[in-house]
Amino acid sequence: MDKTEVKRVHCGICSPCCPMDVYVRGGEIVSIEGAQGGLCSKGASSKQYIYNKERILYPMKRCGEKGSGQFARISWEEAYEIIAEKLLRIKAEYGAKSTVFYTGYPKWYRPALLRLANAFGSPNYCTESSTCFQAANLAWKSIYGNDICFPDMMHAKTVLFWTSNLYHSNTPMSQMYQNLKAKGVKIIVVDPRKTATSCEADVHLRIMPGTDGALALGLAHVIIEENLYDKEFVENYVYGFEEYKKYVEQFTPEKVAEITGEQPEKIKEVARLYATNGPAGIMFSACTIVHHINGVQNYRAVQILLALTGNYDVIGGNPVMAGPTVSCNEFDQVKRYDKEEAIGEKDFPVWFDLSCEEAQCTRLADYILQEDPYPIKAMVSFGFNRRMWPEPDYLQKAMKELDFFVNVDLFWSDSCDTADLVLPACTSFERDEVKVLRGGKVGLSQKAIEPLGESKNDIEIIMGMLKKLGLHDEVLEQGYESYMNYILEPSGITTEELRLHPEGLPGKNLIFPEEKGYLKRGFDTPSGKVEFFSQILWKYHDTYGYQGLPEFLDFRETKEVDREEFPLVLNTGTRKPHRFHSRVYRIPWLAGLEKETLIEMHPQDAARYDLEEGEEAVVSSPVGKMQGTIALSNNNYPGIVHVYHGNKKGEANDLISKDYLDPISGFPGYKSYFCKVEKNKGKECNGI
Ligand SMILES: Nc1nc2c(c(=O)[nH]1)N[C@H]1C(S)=C(S)[C@@H](COP(=O)(O)OP(=O)(O)OC[C@H]3O[C@@H](n4cnc5c(=O)[nH]c(N)nc54)[C@H](O)[C@@H]3O)O[C@H]1N2
Ligand SMILES: Nc1nc2c(c(=O)[nH]1)N[C@H]1C(S)=C(S)[C@@H](COP(=O)(O)OP(=O)(O)OC[C@H]3O[C@@H](n4cnc5c(=O)[nH]c(N)nc54)[C@H](O)[C@@H]3O)O[C@H]1N2
Ligand code: SF4
Ligand SMILES: [Mo]
Repeated sequence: MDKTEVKRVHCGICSPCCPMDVYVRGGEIVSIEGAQGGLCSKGASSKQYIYNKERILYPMKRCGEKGSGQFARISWEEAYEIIAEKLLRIKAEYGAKSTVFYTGYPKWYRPALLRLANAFGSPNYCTESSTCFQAANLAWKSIYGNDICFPDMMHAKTVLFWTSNLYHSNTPMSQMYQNLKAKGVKIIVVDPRKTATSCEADVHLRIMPGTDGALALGLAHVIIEENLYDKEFVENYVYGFEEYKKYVEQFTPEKVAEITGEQPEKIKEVARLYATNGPAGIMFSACTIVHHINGVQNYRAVQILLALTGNYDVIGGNPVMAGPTVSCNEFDQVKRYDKEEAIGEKDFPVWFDLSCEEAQCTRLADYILQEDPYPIKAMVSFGFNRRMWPEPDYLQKAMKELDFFVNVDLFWSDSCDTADLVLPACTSFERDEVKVLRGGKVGLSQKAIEPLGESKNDIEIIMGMLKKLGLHDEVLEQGYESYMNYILEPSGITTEELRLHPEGLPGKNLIFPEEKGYLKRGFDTPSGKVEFFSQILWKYHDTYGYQGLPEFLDFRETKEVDREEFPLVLNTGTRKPHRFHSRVYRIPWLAGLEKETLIEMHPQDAARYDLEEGEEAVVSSPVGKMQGTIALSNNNYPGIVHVYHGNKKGEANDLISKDYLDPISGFPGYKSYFCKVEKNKGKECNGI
């Protein structure tokens, strides 16, 4: 009988990268346990993720029509040869920028892919962050100049969870939430729905999605009117306070109550609590406030509250990041090649001014189909899934137009069908990988089993492409082991040491920023101050209509959509513990937890449209339809319909218009579009 070995692996399904003890016998994983507490349902299902029948095991080359799904197995050598031949020909004919380098949610190989794009000479490195986090970061940078600061909850007296239902979207952090409660920290939650997080809060502000900006301006109104703001900070470090003060005058609690649907008294209570019971931190979501057509300005309004109340860069408030906290290889600080115009640059100039280290690709399908700003002919993608984007069929149509498209993925999705080549990546269980852990520790995720089939780790695939293309990158050329050591360099630890301590070691020479660092370094904004009135946005006032102040625009006033026909607000993608975008529908245990595509509504709305719990129905929007099963709960906000995305049986993104975008960030209005719901009489719905 083979000996059982235990390996320390970090889960690769989502960003907490939870450590796991993986029991391996005879080259197979026999069981998986959480190494620091329990695992969420997805992590606990890891064996079904790894040994899934939809795993891609060999390099595959298309042999039928594009989209036909007919592929034949080839060797890695042949795959690299095809890539080199096609990409070099396209580069010679249309220039390097005609090739787009793209990655979906996985973060761990991103700097290596950016290195490949740079070596190739394309400015078009882009990621799924064209719909996630970057808009929040952009809003933040337009005010404070540096990267977004998360709350220091350990030392806070009040924490404002502006969305973020940790129990569902960041399970490991929910323990920390319990600790806050136990310590008596005051908790405020802003969320349209009742959630596990909001139910335990001291105050829950239930607002109409997309009205966060109005709420934040209303809080500011009370804070200024009642003289609860930090005058010293405002006088010395804020640019545009007078204009801002004048603007918020109109956001009385009564007016804000009308816009948001919350009570004026509760708005006042929260303003007083947040401003006076400090230090107070705000926990932001990477996406919820910015998945709206006024997302950046709404987010700016929220983020300004920190400076207004003296909670910026202080212990217990939102201090400038105390060392690395993200568990990806963020020590490789490679910068994007930006000597040429990237896609998205004409449409969303502030994205680029604020040095977002990637191109903005939400309108990729338009850029391909309209050859605007220039022909896009090839795409090298790692984890491309069209279902994450508005109108995914339109995107699929554009992908068919490419001269060459290679997709590297773990699983065969219907986005692979339009590729010319599909290459097999391996999971985190099948590779060694260095990890930057919380609190400045570094660790090693150990390879537990050999890669299944002929799958390889993404960085080795990138290295293989680089070599065959005859390109130069001094870091990648050294091979994977050296690359891991390169990433580790700032920590002063080597892979050799980590192999002896896979659970992690503290970085030796990491420098942590000090509180109130702005006293020494100032603010990296045009005025050198915290900009309540953004000069960068105002620069584009005449050409793009951007406002310098965090102006609130109500999406419900849109003229583009007939509200009589589509009276309900469509909110998509609220995280569920057993879903992860498009990925885990294929896991039997998780699929069993929610067998139908749910159309979640408030019972009042269902009654109005004569719909019943468990009934089959069709949701329609101005651009599409989808079918599902009605699920009623008082936890939903009246007037809102919620559907999850990434599901080929009933795709929420079929309903979202590709043109319904925030004009500053380019983020789709995933969380406030319009729809109606009807009985599914004929079961005639599209694509099902
Ligand atoms: N299980 C699981 N976890 C995930 C993911 C996943 O797919 N599955 N995805 C990961 C990713 S990519 C991201 S970006 C994060 C997102 O993380 P979060 O944004 O924290 O996601 P949610 O838990 O959905 O929390 C959002 C809450 O916002 C509320 N909400 C919806 N619209 C609005 C609005 O307009 N305003 C306000 N104030 N609240 C609103 C919803 O009711 C919900 O309770 O989650 C990450 N974690
Ligand atoms: N309607 C609606 N749409 C949304 C959202 C919403 O709330 N509502 N949320 C948006 C947000 S915040 C995000 S972050 C995006 C997420 O969008 P995506 O990143 O596209 O989503 P995923 O399904 O997580 O992953 C994409 C692909 O990566 C593959 N993959 C996973 N691990 C690896 C790996 O290690 N290597 C390789 N090569 N491939 C891998 C998966 O199999 C999958 O096919 O969706 C956005 N879309
Ligand atoms: S929260 Fe769950 S899926 Fe995410 S890393 Fe942890 S165990 Fe994996
Ligand atoms: Mo995201």
